[in-house]
Amino acid sequence: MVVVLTGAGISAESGLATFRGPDGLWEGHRPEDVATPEAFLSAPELVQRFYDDRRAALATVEPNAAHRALARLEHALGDAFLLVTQNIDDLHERAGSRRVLHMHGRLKAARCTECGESTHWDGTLVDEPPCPFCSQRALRPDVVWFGEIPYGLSEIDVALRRVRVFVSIGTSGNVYPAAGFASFARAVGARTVELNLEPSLGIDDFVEHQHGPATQVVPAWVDGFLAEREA
Ligand code: BV8
Repeated sequence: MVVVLTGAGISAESGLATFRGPDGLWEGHRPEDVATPEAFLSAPELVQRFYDDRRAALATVEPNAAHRALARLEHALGDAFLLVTQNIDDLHERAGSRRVLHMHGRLKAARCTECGESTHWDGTLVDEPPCPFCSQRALRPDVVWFGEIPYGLSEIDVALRRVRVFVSIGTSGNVYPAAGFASFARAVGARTVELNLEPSLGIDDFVEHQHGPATQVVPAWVDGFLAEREA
C-alpha cells in the first residue's frame, strides 16, 4: 500500500496561497479568524466571503505537474494506492486523480447546518441560498475547521496499518492529526518520504527527503518509483 498525504504546498505553483505565507497570514487573515466554528458564529459574512473568494479563484488556476504525477501513480497502482489531501481545492481531481480523500473537506461542497446534507457547490454562499434538500437558508462551506473532526479518519487508519510507502508532499506538519501520520507509518515499518520545498516540522519522521518545488521533485520521485517497480 502506498499512501500519499498532500498539503497546500502542492498547489502553490498553481497559484493558490499556502496556509501560512511569508507574512504568517492566510489570504490576509489569521486562521483562527476564518477557519473555526466560533469565527463562523461571530462573523458569518466574513467567513462565507473568505471561502466564496477561494472557491471562485479555483476557476482561474490549473493543476500542475505534481498533481499530474500523482494521477499517474494512482493509475499504475490501482487500489494499492490512497491519496489523502489536507487541501480543499479540486486540483487533484482535475489532474485525473480518482480516489482522493479530502480529510479537511472541499471548497466545492456545501453542508446544511439544518438537515446535515452535503451537496456539490461552485457558487457563493454569502447570499444564504436555500439548501437543495430542506430549503433552509443554512448552508456552510463543507470544510473541516480547527476543532472539528476531519473526514475519513477510519479509512485513513485502515490504510496506514497496511502502508509500505508513505509520501508527504507540500505540508509543513503544523496541523494534526495529519501531521502525525508519518510517525505512525514509520512505527509500522513503512518507508517514509518527504517531498517539500523545505524541511517540515516532522522531518525526523522521514527516512528519505527531496527538497525543492513540487513540480520538480514530485514527478522525479514518481518516475523513479515506477521505474524501480518495473525493474
Ligand atoms: C481535530 C480546512 C479533534 C479549512 C484546515 C489547540 C487547540 C485546538 C486545536 C488544537 C490545538 N492543538 C492542536 C490542535 C488540533 C488542531 C491543530 O492541529 N492545530 C494546529 C494549528 C496546532 N487540529 C484540528 O483542530 C483538526 N481537528 O484535531 O479534531 C480530533 C481529531 C482526531 C480525532 C478526534 C478528534 C482539524 C484541522 C483542520 C483545519 N482545517 N483546512 C480551509 O482550508 O480553509 S487546516 C489548513 O492547514 C489547510 O487544510 C492546510 O492544508 C492545512 C495544513 O497546512 P499545510 O497544508 O501544511 O500548508 P502550510 O502552508 O502550513 O505548509 C505548506 C508547505 O508547503 C510548507 O512546508 C512549504 O514549505 C511547502 N511549499 C510551499 N511551496 C511549495 C512547497 N512545497 C513544494 N513546492 C512548493 N512550490
